[in-house]
Amino acid sequence: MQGLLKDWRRTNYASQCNSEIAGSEVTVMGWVHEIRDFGGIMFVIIRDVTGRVQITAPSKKVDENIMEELRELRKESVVAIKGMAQEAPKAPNGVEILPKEIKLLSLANQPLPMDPTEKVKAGIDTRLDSRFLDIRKENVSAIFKIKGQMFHSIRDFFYDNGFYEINTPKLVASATEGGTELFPILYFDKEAFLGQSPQLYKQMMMGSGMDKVFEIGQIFRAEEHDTLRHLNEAVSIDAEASFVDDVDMMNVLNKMLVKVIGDINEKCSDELDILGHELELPDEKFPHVTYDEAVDIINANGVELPWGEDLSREAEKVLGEEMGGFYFLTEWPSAIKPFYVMPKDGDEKYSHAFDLMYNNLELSSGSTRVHQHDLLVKQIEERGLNPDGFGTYLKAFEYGMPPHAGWGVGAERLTMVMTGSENIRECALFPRDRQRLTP
Ligand code: AMO
Repeated sequence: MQGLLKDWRRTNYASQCNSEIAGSEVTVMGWVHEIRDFGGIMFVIIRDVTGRVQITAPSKKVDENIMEELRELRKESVVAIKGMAQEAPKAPNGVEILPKEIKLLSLANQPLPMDPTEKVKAGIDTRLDSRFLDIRKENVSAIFKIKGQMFHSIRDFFYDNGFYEINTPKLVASATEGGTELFPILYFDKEAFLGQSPQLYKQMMMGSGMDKVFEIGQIFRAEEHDTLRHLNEAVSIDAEASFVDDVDMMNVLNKMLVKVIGDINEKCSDELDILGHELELPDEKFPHVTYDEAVDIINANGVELPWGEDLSREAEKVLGEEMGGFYFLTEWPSAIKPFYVMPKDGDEKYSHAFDLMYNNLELSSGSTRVHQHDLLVKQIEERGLNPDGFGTYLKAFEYGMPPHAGWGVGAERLTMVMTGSENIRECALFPRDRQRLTP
């Protein structure tokens, strides 16, 4: 009963079925979105990646065996339909197809675990349990179409600006940032970990002479958080460049985001419409606020933040309220930043570290790095870590390491901003969080 494709090929996507093709024979392929049977006439809506097209079957004009095949269709089955396109002002795109031949390619069991037409709304867990069905909804696939364009624009930006794309190992022998948020794994008979950041590798690449590199890859963090902005597996967009500092790299990030937003506005206007999201092109230069200024703003707004502490969620919220949009948070206290961050010359209490924020959401961290071997060892020790655990990394600082700087952006967090999503899980195809390891 379920057919093979054989020599059938799609001639037109749904979005290509418009009044211009009236009078020609077409083959459409996709999922049965809706079936309406009025006895004397049947309407079947077919959905594909581009949209929907209406199949109209009046019993007076269509063979009885075709009517019978249409009646046997079930929602969300995959079909191919050959037919004649004709103008129909009331149908989507002003065209309908009179079926001549139908091929059922895959029959969908009923009842469906969730309804992709959203007549019955499902909660996030039900949706994620049947994510392939969930993504059939245009407001869900729109998020991933925008995320794809985001990566495309980011890659274009890096290639246009002389960055080399790299891939670094995700199976690692020791901690990157010195934190405890690592997933241990068994690597043959040894303990190893899933990489929490390409940090040490992108820095070692600066010692390789490749000057400017970027990586888009998975990071794994065993954080126990259960929030709307944390995942245990995320994608990080990392950049590192030599002979530059934190200010140069903030400018790179700023320029990249202005390009990405411009591109998404231009190329994903349909998806933004579907999401009802307006993506404002930011000013060419994002505002900068120092950590000290931020502490003053936060305290003045009634949230207590002692100097030298990381921002609490409440602190981020009041600061976001005050600043709005994209802004850099600069000159962080050295003590709360990782060992690889360069302290300020002559004022070591402060560092050359920055965060990029959007409202109250942290999108990126970056800094000028320490490129002097002995200072790096000292900073590792000051944070209670053992330099012996960093042997292969430190080696790269002994034989010619240029001054360098870089940053990492969380791709799912950036997608939240680009799509107006409130929950980071909406921005990962198959999210991994505290509760979820499948599908
Ligand atoms: P950091 O740890 O701040 O910095 O991470 C950089 C950015 O990655 C994203 N991110 C996450 N997104 C979702 N879920 C998580 N659990 C998660 N953790 C991090 C955030 C964050 O701003 N090595 C440095 C970067 C650098 O200095 O180059 C680092 O990893 O958007």
